[in-house]
Amino acid sequence: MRSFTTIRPPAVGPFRDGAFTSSARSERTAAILGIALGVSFFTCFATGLYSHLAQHPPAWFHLSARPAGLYRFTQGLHIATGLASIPLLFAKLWTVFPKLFAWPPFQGIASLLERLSLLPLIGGALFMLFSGLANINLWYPWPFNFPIAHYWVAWITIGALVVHIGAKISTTRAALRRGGGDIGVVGDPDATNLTRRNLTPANGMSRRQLLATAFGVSGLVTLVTVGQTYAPLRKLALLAPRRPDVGPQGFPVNRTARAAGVTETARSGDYRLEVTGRVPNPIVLDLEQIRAMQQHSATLPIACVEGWSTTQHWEGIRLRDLLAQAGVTGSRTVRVESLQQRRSYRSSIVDADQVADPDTLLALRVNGETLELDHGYPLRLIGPNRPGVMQTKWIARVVVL
Ligand SMILES: Nc1nc2c(c(=O)[nH]1)N[C@H]1C(S)=C(S)[C@@H](COP(=O)(O)O)O[C@H]1N2
Ligand SMILES: [Mo]
Repeated sequence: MRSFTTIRPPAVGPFRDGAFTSSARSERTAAILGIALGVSFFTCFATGLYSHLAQHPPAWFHLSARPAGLYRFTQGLHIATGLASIPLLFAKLWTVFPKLFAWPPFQGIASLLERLSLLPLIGGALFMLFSGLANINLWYPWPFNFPIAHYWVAWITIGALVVHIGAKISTTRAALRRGGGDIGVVGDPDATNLTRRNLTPANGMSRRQLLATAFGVSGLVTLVTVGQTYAPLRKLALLAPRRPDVGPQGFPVNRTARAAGVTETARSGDYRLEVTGRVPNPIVLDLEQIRAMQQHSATLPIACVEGWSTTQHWEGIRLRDLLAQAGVTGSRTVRVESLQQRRSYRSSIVDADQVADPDTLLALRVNGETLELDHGYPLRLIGPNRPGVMQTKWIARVVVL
């Protein structure tokens, strides 16, 4: 290893002395961007984990029905932090890019491992942000299953981030205290000791401008997208894939009745709602019988995993009333099933305390109108604090577990 470090860097290409000349690159800039990215990545990870647990609950996890808007908040934050991270990540990568060509490439095993950990960190971070961005735009240019890949790469990325923070924490502290050195002079692997001899401050951006641009663009991205979930800013949601106030009956549709293949069955006079499973007296109700039951209303959001959300006023029957009619007593978990025959979102689980919640409805109406076909006519589930994918539309069966 020692002899290796005495080899001189190549005279041409990015490894040569003075290959990078911008004075905007500094250890301090890298540290500030790193801290901002650390905060946004951990927030994004925690909220993403909550979303994953809510949709695929392991035995120890329970999705509470209250607060009713919790998932709306966490998922809004998940998408917002992910989007805000994109400009910050590019600014950070640009800032530290010359380090990739530091000479010698590594000094000893510890530095080799630290450098290798950048591969899952940078690759993972780019994958997470790109796949997330594509997903909220309903663009799937890949052969793999998005939720599974996005979930597992998240663990790899966050693990690599923990290693990275461990390796860099003292450099970061020092850079924030003393201002830190420049990044860009090649020839000295210890970036904090670099001299400014090859840098050209008069040329291009200053450090202050670099940070202002990175945080400015990040803030702007947030401003023009967060209106997809934060209603007061909805008019500004120019770059958001969905406007929460645009669609039939004044809000978006995720999967249409046509795409779900239920246009015939949902409108059919043969429509029936079945309550089956572990029930004392299974029942089958037609639409008239459902309409004749005691009606209740609730103001609840649909909070899509894709980051948009919208609050509406729903009316219909309480799920717990329906179970009582089938003779069910005590708290029970149920599975609601759609008329939809294919794909994953055709059913969802409703935990016992969600079933017991007075706001968990099988809705017939929204904002005083009969539900439109695309919003789940004749009957849809709507309950407090449920991810949008679990607000199942076109309900045909309630199975008591
Ligand atoms: N049967 C069924 N229900 C479904 C879906 C679906 O694909 N099939 N999509 C879900 C998703 S992802 C969301 S965000 C909400 C959206 O409800 P909306 O289309 O009425 O706005 O419906 C949910 N209910
Ligand atoms: Mo959704």
